[in-house]
Amino acid sequence: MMNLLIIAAIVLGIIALSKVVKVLEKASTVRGENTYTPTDKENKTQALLMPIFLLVYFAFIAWQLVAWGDRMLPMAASEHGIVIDKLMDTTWIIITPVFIVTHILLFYFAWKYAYDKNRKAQFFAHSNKLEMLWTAIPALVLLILILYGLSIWNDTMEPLTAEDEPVEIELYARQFDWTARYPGEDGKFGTADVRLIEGINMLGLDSTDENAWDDKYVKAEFVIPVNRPVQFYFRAQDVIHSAFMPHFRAQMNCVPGMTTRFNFVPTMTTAEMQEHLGDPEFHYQLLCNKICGAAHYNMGMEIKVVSEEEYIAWLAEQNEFLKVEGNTNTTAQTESNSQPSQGAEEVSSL
Ligand SMILES: [Cu+2]
Repeated sequence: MMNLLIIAAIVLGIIALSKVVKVLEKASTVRGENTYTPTDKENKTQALLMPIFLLVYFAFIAWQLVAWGDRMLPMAASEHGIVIDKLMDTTWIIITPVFIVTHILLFYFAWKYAYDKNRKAQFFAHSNKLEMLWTAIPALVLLILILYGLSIWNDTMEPLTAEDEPVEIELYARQFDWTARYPGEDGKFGTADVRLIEGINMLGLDSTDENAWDDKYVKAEFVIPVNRPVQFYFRAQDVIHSAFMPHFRAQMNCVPGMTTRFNFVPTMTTAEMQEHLGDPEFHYQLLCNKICGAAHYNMGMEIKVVSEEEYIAWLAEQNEFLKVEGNTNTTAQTESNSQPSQGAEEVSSL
């Protein structure tokens, strides 16, 4: 980080210095003092700097790929993630050769056609054929890429239906943590209102709404079953957050006052990914990807992908809204004398 700051300072210093030199040059031109013309040798040196710059530039890119290549997106673990990666790879395969060839040509010509007093420039103003060619070909390639991208976008964003039997989860964002809510046995989320947020009822669930009574919510990590569609609903309490689940190629803004959605099908359990990476400590992450305040960097939650059976067993262990100590209600409090489980402890320690 320090190194980057030093490099940035040097670069900015050079830019500032060149501006000063330019101003001085302009001033002397205005005064009629600037009669300087570069010598042949100076022209040649300047021309030679062009290909040298290109080589340094390409070497820098290659170094970045080697040094930081592993900071790119991690391996995809969702159905649409694999498709999106293919789109990304296709785009790279098409644009990388174009990038390399155009840059080589650009700097080659700058070197080859440096000023030479014995050479006369050719007058060439216009060619319809050339204009057509370099407009039509990139337009066609871009059109193909855009259509390809749009079709994948449509597939990815297609809403689920009841026939898909999705697992439904609400992710609730606030400065600076996440809460995941499951609809409980009735399969319906209870209504929530920001005005009902009080004490440990941090989601503002309406305790007079029967649908809310069996809702379950967790904070440290949430669990989803593998190979089954998961429908996410996103809400936010305070500012805009962004739910980012990099391994699942999923990102969606969480906006106060509205509900946004995203769905995906996880394809690899946490255990399978741990084995694949040879890292028993690995966990999928939900991160906030919108700078939302001072502790934004710390706003994460672990995601555990397990088999369907493990998921059902885990969900059964989580406390229902009304069984969490502190969520008072007049009608359905009778069952709340059970021992608080791990989930309840987490919640009441907030
Ligand atoms: Cu945030």
